[in-house]
Amino acid sequence: MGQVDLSTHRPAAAELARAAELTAGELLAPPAPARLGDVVPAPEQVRPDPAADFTLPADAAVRVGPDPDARDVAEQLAELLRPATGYPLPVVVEATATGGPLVLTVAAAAPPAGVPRPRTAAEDAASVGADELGVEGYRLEVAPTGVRISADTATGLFHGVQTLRQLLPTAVESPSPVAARWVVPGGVLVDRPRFPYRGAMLDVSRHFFGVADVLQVIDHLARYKLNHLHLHLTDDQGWRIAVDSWPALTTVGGATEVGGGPGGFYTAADYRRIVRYAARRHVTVVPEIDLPGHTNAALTAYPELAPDRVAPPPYTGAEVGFSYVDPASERTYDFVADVLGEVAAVTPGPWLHIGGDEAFKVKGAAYTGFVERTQRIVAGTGKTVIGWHQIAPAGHADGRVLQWWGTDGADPVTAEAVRRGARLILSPGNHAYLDMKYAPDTPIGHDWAGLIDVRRAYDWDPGTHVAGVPADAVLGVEAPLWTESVTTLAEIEFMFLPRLPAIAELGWSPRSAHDWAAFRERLAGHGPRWTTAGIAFHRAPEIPWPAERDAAATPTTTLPTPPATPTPTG
Ligand code: TNX
Repeated sequence: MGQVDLSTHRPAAAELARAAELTAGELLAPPAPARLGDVVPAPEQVRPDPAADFTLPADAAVRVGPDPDARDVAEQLAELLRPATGYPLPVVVEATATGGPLVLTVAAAAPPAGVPRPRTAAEDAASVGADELGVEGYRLEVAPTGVRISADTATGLFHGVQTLRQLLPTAVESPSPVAARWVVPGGVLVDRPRFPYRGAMLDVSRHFFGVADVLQVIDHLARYKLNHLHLHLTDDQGWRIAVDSWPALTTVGGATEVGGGPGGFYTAADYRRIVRYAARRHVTVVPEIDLPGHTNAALTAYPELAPDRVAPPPYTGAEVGFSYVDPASERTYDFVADVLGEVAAVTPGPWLHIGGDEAFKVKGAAYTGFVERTQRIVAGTGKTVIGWHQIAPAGHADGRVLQWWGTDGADPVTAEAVRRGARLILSPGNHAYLDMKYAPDTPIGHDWAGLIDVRRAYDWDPGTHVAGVPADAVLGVEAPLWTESVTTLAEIEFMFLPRLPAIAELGWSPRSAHDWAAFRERLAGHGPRWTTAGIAFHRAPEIPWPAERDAAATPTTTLPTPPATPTPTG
C-alpha cells in the first residue's frame, strides 16, 4: 500500500477500515488456504471438498438445540469467535436445529441430504457411522452454506469446536478484532479418540501456581482434546489443597516451595473453581495426594505422622525419597481417610491418585500393606484409585489404574499387575516427561530420563509400549510436568509446547494416522496461533515454523515472555 499523508488527508472511517482490512489480508492471509486435515491431533477420517469452502458472515448466529450442555458449548464457540471477528454471534436455541452458518446438534441426527459421507478405501475399513461416535466423537461438515457439528454428547461437540477453531485462519486467536475473511475449508470430517484417558500433569507442589495459571493450562489441554488434568497437589516442598480436618497441612505445610519462595495453596473455593472451569471444557481433574513418601510438608505440620514423631524442617530442595508417613501408626490411616475423604467430596471426577512413588524408606510388606489399605480407603470414597506404577506389587483393587513412568518397556512387575486386572496410563519418562530438557542447552528442566525433543515425544506407540501389556489394558496417556525448575506460566508453556500436542496426538489419533513428517507440518502452523494468542512456546528446530517477522531474533533456547493475556473467567 502507498503511504498516506495524514496531515493533509483525513480518510473517512470506511476508508480506514478498508485499509485495515487490506493490511490484515496481507499480513494474516495464510500462504495457502488451510486444509481440512490440518488438525492436531490428526482426525480419524477426513474427506476434503475444495468446492465447499465456507466463509463466516458477519451476521452469523450459532444455532443449537435445547440441551443445556450443548447450549454451553455453543456459547463457548461464540465466545471463541467474538474477540477476533468482532461479530456479535448470538446463540440461538431452537427445538430442532435447522440450517444456518453455524449449527451444533447432539444425538445421532442423520446428516443433511447432499453432504457426502466419507468413503475412501482406507476410511471404509474403519468407517464411523453417525451412531458410533461414542462419548467423545463428533462429525464436522463444512458446506458453502454453513458448518454443522454433530455428536452424541456435548463433549463430542466441544471437541468438534476445537477442530473448527484450528480450521479457521490463525487470526482467530487474536484477542482483539482483526479484519480477515473467516474461511473454513470444505468437506466432512469424522473423528473420535483412540484412548479414553488423555491427560497432562502439573506439579503445583515443587512450585506453586495460582488459580489463573491453572485455568490457562486447562485451556491448553482443551485445545488438543486432552480430557484429564492431573494435579500433583502434595509433595515434600508443599501441601497445596486445604483440608478442613487437618488445617495446618496448608497453613504450615503450604508456606514454601523449591528455592524458598512463599508457596501457597488452594482453598476449597479455589479448587472448586478449577474443577468447574475444567468441567466446562470437558476436562476431568485428577487430584493426587502423594503417599506414603513425598510427605515432608505434611510432617512439618503434623509431626505425629512422622516415624519419630519429630517435625522435620521445611524442605526447599529438589531431592526425593527421604520422607514418609508412619505406615505402622493408626493415626496415619485416620489422616489418610480424612484427607482422601475431603478431596473426594470436592472432586466430581471418578479418580483419586494416591502417588506411591519413590517411598524408598517404606519397604516390602510395610509398603504393600500401606498401599492396599489406602486403596480400600479410596474405594470407600466411591472413587477409583490411580497410583504411580510402584504400587504394582500391592494386591489388586477393583478398577485400579497404574501410571507407568518407566524408561524401559520391559517391566514384568507392571505386566503382572495388569494380568491381575490393572489398567495403565502411560507416561514413559523418556518420551512423555515434559520436565525433561529438549536439548542440552534448554535453560530449565531435567535430563535423568534423557533429552526429549518433539520427535522423541511423538515417536512411540502407547498400544505396544510395555511388553506384555495389550492395547486394551491401556487407558491412555499422560504428559507430566514436574516443576522443580519451572516457576512461571511462561515456563510451563515453554515446556508444554510444542510437545504436549505430540502426546495428545498419540492419545487421540488412530495409529494409522501416525506419521512424523505429516505431524511436524501440521504442528508448524500452531506456532503463529500461539504467538497470536500470547502463548509462550519453544521454537523447536525440528518443526518447519512459518517465517514470522521476529523469528530470526528469537533464539530457540530463550524463554519468551508472552504479552499479558486476559485472566480467564468462568
Ligand atoms: C521422579 S516420576 C518423580 C518426581 C520428580 C521427577 C523429576 C515420579 C513419579 N516421581 O518426584 O519430580 O522424577 O523428573
